[in-house]
Amino acid sequence: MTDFPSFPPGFLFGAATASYQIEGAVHEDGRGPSIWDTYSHTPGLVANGDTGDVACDHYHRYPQDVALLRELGVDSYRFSVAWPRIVPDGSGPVNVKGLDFYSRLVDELLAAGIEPAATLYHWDLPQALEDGGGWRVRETAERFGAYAAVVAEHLGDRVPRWITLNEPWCSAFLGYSVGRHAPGAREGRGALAAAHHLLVGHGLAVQALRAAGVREAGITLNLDHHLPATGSPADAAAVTRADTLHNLVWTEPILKGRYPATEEDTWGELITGQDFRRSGDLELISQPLDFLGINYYRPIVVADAPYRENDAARRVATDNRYEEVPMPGVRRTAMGWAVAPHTFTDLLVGLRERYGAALPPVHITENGSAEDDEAGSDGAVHDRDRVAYLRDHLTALRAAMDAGVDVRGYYVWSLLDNFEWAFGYDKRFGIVRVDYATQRRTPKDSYHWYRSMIAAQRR
Ligand code: GBH
Repeated sequence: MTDFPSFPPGFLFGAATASYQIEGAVHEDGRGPSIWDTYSHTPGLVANGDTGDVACDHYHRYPQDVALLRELGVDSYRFSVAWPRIVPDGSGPVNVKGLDFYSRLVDELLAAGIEPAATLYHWDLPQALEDGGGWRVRETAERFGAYAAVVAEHLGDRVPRWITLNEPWCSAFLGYSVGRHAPGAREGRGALAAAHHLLVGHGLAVQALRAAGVREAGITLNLDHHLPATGSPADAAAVTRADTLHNLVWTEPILKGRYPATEEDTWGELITGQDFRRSGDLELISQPLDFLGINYYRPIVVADAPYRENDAARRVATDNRYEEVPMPGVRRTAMGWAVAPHTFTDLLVGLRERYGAALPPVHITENGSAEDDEAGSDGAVHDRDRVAYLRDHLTALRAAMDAGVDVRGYYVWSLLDNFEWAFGYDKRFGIVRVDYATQRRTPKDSYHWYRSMIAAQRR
């Protein structure tokens, strides 16, 4: 094939996963319960009653999964550390057996010539901390800093790249406002407090990583690209509110050391007079980063709309006078997400224009698609839609780089089909198929395509 996009020498290719989505072994070696164990075991919250109890059994099968990565030819593998394996009750003693698992995984990766990239928090909060208030309270941020110090001390010399939080938007707003992620709360002020404490936790974790002398520290955000439904001023204002809720709430404090100027228009009285912000927080939150991780999947078209809840006292934090409308004329993935690769270019170029030199080098820490792929009669999985999605998004990424955005790496989501949160095992993002009944792994056509694409860079 000759139509592979071509990337500069040194550009990093990788694959990503997350602990609760693949590991299983939830009761093993002293792991404590997380909010996702509680959420997935609450009837009616996850599709088909699926849980992460077994998932891809990666906890036991990691050597085989590392072999798949080696065969794929990736430079780097992004995984996450399960906080409840390291500090099972959130604040008590450190569980050495939990650290040992990640130590074995890291050694296996290094032996295969693959650079580990570790995420400290991909949503599995120890349940004990949620019982004490979760991210609504500052103490959780302090516990996160202490946990980060332990992990960095043990693995910091072998893991060069560290991500403090994965998509804090999901933790704060899906977890405490929409209620579609653990812990399943629907709140106003609580979700805004959670967002702030996640930022504080990020700052404390960066300090811990610096103290341990790691090579690179950053954070991963799921930045969204919002388009107005029409050219009306009302829809333009709706885009600003959506941009504030999803993006500016993180990028302004982290990259500029300030809160979004548009926060009052976005949250009204919910944000005024809050008492969770302290002096010194913005300095902590805006410490320099070595990279910004961005997860990108799809564009979102928004239109102006009334509040869903008229009573301001009962309003949740994601009720911001706009609604999402379908993007016309494009293919949709199995998630129902619009496929419009040029919006990936636009997002990155827009970010560079907004932040200029304040934007650190970028790593795309997730990009991929869920498709209804079936195993063919030949045993192979011919996931042509996923191949097209990956090819077109890598091409769009290359275009952003040509336009001056400093992007250093790309991680496909995901190495394996896995537990897709509230969607359970229904939605498959893997470039390797997992047959959950047997735990058999079958590389899909997209795996072979990605492998050839990586190999083509090195010729
Ligand atoms: C990423 O989230 C995650 O980091 C990763 O763990 C996940 O598997 C991957 O993308 C694919 O989704 O309909 O209310 O339940 C991307 C952002 C947030 C998108 C949750 C799907 C579902 C919201 N995701 N969202 S809801």
